[in-house]
Order: sequence, then structure tokens, then C-alpha cells
Amino acid sequence: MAKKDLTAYSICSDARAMIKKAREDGVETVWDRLEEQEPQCGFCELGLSCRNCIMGPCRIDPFGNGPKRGVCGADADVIVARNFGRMVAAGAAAHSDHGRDLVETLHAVAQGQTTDYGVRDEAKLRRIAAEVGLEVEGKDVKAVAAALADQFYEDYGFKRGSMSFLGRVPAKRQEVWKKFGITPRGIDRDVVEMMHRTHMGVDNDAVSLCLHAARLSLADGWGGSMIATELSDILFGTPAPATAKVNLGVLKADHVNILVHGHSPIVSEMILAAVRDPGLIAKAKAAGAAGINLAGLCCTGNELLMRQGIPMAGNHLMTELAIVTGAVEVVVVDYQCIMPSLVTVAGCYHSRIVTTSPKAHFTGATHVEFDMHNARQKAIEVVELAIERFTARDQGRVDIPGEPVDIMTGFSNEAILTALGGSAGPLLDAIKAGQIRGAVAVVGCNNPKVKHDYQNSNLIRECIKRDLLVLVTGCVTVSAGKQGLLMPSAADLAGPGLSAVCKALGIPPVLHMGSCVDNSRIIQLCGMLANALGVDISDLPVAAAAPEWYSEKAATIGLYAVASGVFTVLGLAPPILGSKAVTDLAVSGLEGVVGATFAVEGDPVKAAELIDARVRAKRKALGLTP
Ligand code: XCC
Ligand code: SF4
Repeated sequence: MAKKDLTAYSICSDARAMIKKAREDGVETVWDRLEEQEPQCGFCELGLSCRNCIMGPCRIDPFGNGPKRGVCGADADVIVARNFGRMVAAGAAAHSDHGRDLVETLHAVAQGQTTDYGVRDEAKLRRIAAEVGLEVEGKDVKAVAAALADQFYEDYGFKRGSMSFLGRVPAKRQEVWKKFGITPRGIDRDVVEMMHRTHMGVDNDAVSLCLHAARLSLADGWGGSMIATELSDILFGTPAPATAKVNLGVLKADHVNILVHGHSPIVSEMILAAVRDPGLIAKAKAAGAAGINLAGLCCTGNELLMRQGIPMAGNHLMTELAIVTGAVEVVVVDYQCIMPSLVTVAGCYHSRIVTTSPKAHFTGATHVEFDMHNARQKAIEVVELAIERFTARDQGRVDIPGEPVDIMTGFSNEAILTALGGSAGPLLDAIKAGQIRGAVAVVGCNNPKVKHDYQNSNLIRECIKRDLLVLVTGCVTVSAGKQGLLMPSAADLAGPGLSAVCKALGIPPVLHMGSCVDNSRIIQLCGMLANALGVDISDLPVAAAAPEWYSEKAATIGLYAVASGVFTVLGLAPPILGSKAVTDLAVSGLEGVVGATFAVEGDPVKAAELIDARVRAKRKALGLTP
């Protein structure tokens, strides 16, 4: 197969060097497999294929010549809406089931069933418990933790028919949700209901399906994801600003290198504790290594980066390439976004993929199952495996490209408020004065269909130039960090207003707010700003973008952003274009319902212009300078 020039795949020199090495080493990557899949199915791309029952599979002809209905009679609108609904349900399920693991961990801590985990931020535990209406006066940590775990368990079911964090939603927004019947009721309930509605012969109206998709996405954003974020802070510490490093250069040729990949800090925090164990460090030295080096990939990397300053080796499209360095002993994974190909890539070197979750087995990987009661011990076993693998490493095949880049991290809402002197007031003043014209959350993944990191990093550049403060999470963090955009010095690339504010506060124009579940921090911040101004979130000069998204979870995040009132630009179209009704709803109709829409734009300059237009309109409506 003809290979494209290396510059076509990624803007990053470490990525290009490793794609070249992969070719030399005979390792197949995600880009090779994408080429093999092309041309991809046009029906599926448009959302027009259905296999929800075995009277099918069915497909609708987008050109109107072939069949217009599936065997059951479902038309293009119903099929597209059902498929999109299931996509959103899967994304919400992933985030929320991750959140569930944290609730179970808090519960185990409260019941004294584990000593491996504990409450690291008791003040936050008490604050959150009081916020959701629990009695905290005179109660000890364990009692408060037990009550909070019980409260969150109910958010998953349907006992209360509402969610703990609804109080964070501005009153005007709650009215909008009530009016259209999209107030989330229970995380599991709303996800299950989507599976029910999309069974053959249940909900057969595209608008009704889309509204329920919005409701269940809100159960994720203001529910499952928000619970995951807040409990991770309580159990592992609330992030505060710190500096760290990013790119494949964080790997060390003379060290045992362990990468954590996936999403939950429950596993990665234990690995971190184990790599700091003096006994294990001594073992590594006895095996000929200079020490043990831990680095992160994807979202669990973001969790460790935010709270512990652990370096980041890369984002989604760097996960295979990290192993191609030949310097990685073990990749410890939990769940989500872990390409099954990693097992094959690891097999081309001395590397091992270690799976840890009972929910996520990979054929060919080494399974070391972690639970609340054995996590510390299991982490030690994993580090011992890595030390053993180090002795099998072929140093002649090691190539670690480039030097790491500095990044600033740790901007939880608590940290942002502290940096501002205790309240959102100074931020609002800067927005009112037009120094900061607005804020844009640039979030999400990489996708081999677009040049790696190009759209992510260039949209950020375009936004800060326009005096728009940028907030990043997930894989975009690495895209931005590698380009130097997460350092205070990037203020020089910002417009004059934003640049001045950043310099005065010593912060970067692009703030790292965490992993993908931590997008909940961003909507919470939007809620706080709206409340401070007495307006709805949809009145704020804010926007969101997922320039290189690939995952079902990103679709869910995009939808809860829009349903919360935040205009959202996607760099790639979701599979809905086969239905005019669903597409019209997404890009215009939703404005009249939730006060925000999606737009699809892959070009970073054009995307920034769309965002700028939204910010201008919102500023004008608030009586501010454009
Ligand atoms: Fe996955 Fe969360 Fe996307 Fe990265 S950004 S590819 S979802 S790891 Ni969340
Ligand atoms: Fe075909 Fe309808 Fe079955 Fe889908 S649900 S596969 S459209 S018959």
C-alpha cells in the first residue's frame, strides 16, 4: 500500500519519528488500518444503516433511488435518531460507570473495607456533602463519606427521580429543561431508557428520540461525570497549579518505563504509589536500571498530571507509538480508548499490556485484576513485572524522540477561584471589560481521519488570539501542551487583553482542567458565572469545541454542552447527515429549545470565526463591547 509522506499524519515530530520507526520495525498502526478500511461505508457514515433487529440489517438509500424504509418501516429520520441516541447512551454509560467505581471506592473507604484508599481532601468531602443536602456537623469522616456514597448511589437509580448536583444548574436553565421535559432523572435509568426506546417499535419520532438523548447526556454531564470528578478529588486530592512535562521525550532510556492508560485514577494512583516504593526502586536498580519512570497516556494520564504532576507521554494517537520507542516495559490499562492493537504492538517488542479491570479484558494481555481490597498489592506485582521486562529490553531497538516540553496543569475550579483571589468576580470583571472576551472549552480526542493535533492546537491558537480564554481537558491537553500553549509564556500568542490578564496572574492563556469526565468542571464553572450574572448559561459568551473527536463519549459531552446552553463546534460530523430532520435540529432547531446548537467545521480558522461570532452576539446581548 502506498504510504503518505510522514508530515501528512501528524504535526508532531515525536509522532512522525515513531511512525517512521514503526514502518521500519514492521509494526502496523492505526493509520495503516484506516487506509485498509477505506473507502468506509457511506450508509454507516450517514447513520442510515440499522441492525437493531434481525428482520434487518437495513439501510436507506440517501439518494432516494433505493429503499426509503427498513423492513419494520423505520425511515431515515428514525434510523438516524435511534443510532445517535445509542451512541450518546454508550458515551454516558462509559463516563458514568467510571463514576460508579469511584462511588464504590468511597463506600468501601467509609465502611473500613479498604486501607489502600482513603479520603485525601476531607474539606472537599464535607463541602460537597453539605452542598447536596447532607448533615455534616459533628459527623466523622467515615460517616460523611458513607452518607455521600449512599446519596450518589441513588443518583444512578430512580428512587429520587432527580440528581444531586441539579442545584448547580442556574434556575433559568432548570426552567428550560423542565419546559421541554429533559431534566435528567437517574443516570442508569436514562441510559437504559434509551436502549428501550431504540428497540424496534418503541420511540419512532426523531425529535422525541433526540430530546431523550439530550436528557440522558445531562445525566452524564451533571451526574455521572460530575460525580466521577468530585469523588476523584475527594479520594485523591483536589488539583492545584503545578508544572510538569509532556511528549514521548518523558520516557527515559536508562529507566524502567511504565505507562498508565485508560481513565480511572483508582488504578493509576496505586501504580504511582508502587513506583515510589523504595524496595521496588532498589529492585529496579539491581536489575540494571537507573530507576522507575512513570508517565501517562490519555485520560488517566490527565488524572495523574492534574493531581500529581506526573508527565504525559501522549494522547490517543500516541498510544501505539509510545510502545514503538522500544523503551516501554509495561502499559497498565483500565478501560476506554485503549486500542486492542496495543497488544499486537507490544508483541513486537519486549513490552506487556497489563489489564486491570474485570470489565476490560484484552486477549493476549496480562490480566492482573485490581479491586478495592488488593490494589496496593496488585500494583506492586505490576511494577515487579515491569522490572523483569526491563531485563528483556533490547537497548539497540530503543529510540526516544525529542526533548519534553514544559506544561502547567492543575486548574480545578477551586484552583481557579483561588488564583482569582477567592471568587469569580475578577474573571467576570475581565469579561465585562472585554479584556477576556469569552471562554472556549477545546476538548476531546484525536482521530486518524484528520492530521494528528493540527485542528486541536490551531483552533486554540486562533481562540487565544481573539482574547478568548481557552480551557482544555482530555487528549487536547497533550495537543496544546506539546505546542507550548500550556505555559504562561504562551500569553505572548494571545490578544492584548487576554495576554495582559495572564501576565498579571502568571497563568497561561490555556488552562488545563483535567480529564474528559472533568468537563463537568467546565459546565460547573459556566453555572457559577451565569449565577453570578443572574443569567442562563446560554447567555454567556462561551463556546465549546471538539476538533478531532472520535469517541461515543465525545458525542455525549458535545450534547450535554449544547443542552446546557453552550454552542459547540465539532471538527468531524457525527453520523446524522442521512436525516435532514436530525441534522436541522442539531445545527439550528436546538437553538429554539436549549438556546445553543452544534456546528460542524474542521478548519480551525473558520471554527474560530464561528465561535467568535457567537461570543460577539452574546456580549452584545449582555450590553458589553463586542
Ligand atoms: Fe479517549 Fe479520554 Fe477522547 Fe482521549 S479525549 S481519546 S475519549 S482519552 Ni477523553
Ligand atoms: Fe431494519 Fe427496522 Fe430491524 Fe432496524 S429495526 S434492522 S430498520 S427492521
